[in-house]
Amino acid sequence: MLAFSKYQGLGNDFLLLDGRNATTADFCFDLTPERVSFLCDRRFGVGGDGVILALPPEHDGELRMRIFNADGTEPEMCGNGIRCLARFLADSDGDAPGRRWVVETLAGPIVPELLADGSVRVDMGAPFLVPEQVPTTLEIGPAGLPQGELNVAGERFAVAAAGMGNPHVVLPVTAVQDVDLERLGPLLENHPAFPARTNVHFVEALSPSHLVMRVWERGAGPTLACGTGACAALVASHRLGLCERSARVDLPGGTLWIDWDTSSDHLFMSGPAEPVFDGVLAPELFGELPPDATGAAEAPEERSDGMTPSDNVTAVGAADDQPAAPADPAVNCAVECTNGCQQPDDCPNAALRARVDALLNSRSLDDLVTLASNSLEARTRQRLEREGGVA
Ligand code: ZDR
Repeated sequence: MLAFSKYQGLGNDFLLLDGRNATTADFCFDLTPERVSFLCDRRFGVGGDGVILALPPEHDGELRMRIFNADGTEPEMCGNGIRCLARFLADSDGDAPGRRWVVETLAGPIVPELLADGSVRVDMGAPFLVPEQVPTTLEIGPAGLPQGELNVAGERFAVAAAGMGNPHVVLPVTAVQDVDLERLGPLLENHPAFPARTNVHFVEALSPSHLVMRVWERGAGPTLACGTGACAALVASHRLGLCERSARVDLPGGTLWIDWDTSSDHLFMSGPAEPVFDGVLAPELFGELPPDATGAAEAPEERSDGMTPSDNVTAVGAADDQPAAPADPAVNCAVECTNGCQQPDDCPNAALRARVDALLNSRSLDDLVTLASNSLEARTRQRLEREGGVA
């Protein structure tokens, strides 16, 4: 079964999957581009702008983030996504404000920090302003970043480019609401000046400390917000003399606060990230059900472990809210065996699995739904307590 949590930051929404206990470096929940697109589909799937995996670190970080766009492609970074990841980790682990995580991404280490109001401030690192690093064929212009005029369907647009690990093109405009985003977005996303395609941002400076922008995301289309894009918009607008190094950036989904620190050259982004719901995907949607997954249909009296169903209800602990933790299992079945037991003849967690099977045998579907909502309630309570709300 694939358990996920859905979070959103300013309406940029993601499915979060916790694979931090995985033991293989390439573990990815068997996701394929097709499965990601299916999950992100708002009618046939769950719905989201992307899927984010929390994975074990490969270097000096605490964990590694992988993100997939709704079209199944894998970008280097995602600003709204990493705020959602931080909230997800804090909600899952009961972390208090002030908690920071060094998260490994394809754009290098990124450091989100949980703030007292539940929002997240992220050290997004320094922008990439060298054309090859964006990547773009535009050349460095008078403002000290890749600049130029692009021909798009017969019209010419003055643009600037910046990288935040992922590519961004910024188009300063005088009236952002008048832009035909649906027409220009895909043309710019796929413009030959951006060999890895690009995220597209139309930006209007309302004042030197206030930008308003609209976003066409690479691989996702028009979205309500873009964290890396807001950073790129501030960098380009500042270099073009349109704003200060710190500004409020209004996006269709709400406001981000961006600060380009002079001494470190790093961008700091602050904004909200909110839980929406936890869910479990119907198993048949991720391929064939493995034989183990049908174990619940086994008659209790045929079991060989000598445990009765009522023993197991108490042993698993769900009935009295005191889950019995497995004794340091060599294999984390919940993560590695989602598509079937990896060692059916010699499962190190056989006893635990037998107890879970027996629990499933002994409880009605209604009971199991109640157990699941109790666990969701415990997670929510932890979050509310941290935020000083209802205990
Ligand atoms: C724009 C984005 N959602 C963010 O908040 O930074 C990032 C998602 C990745 C983007 N679609 C890309 O670079 O392909």
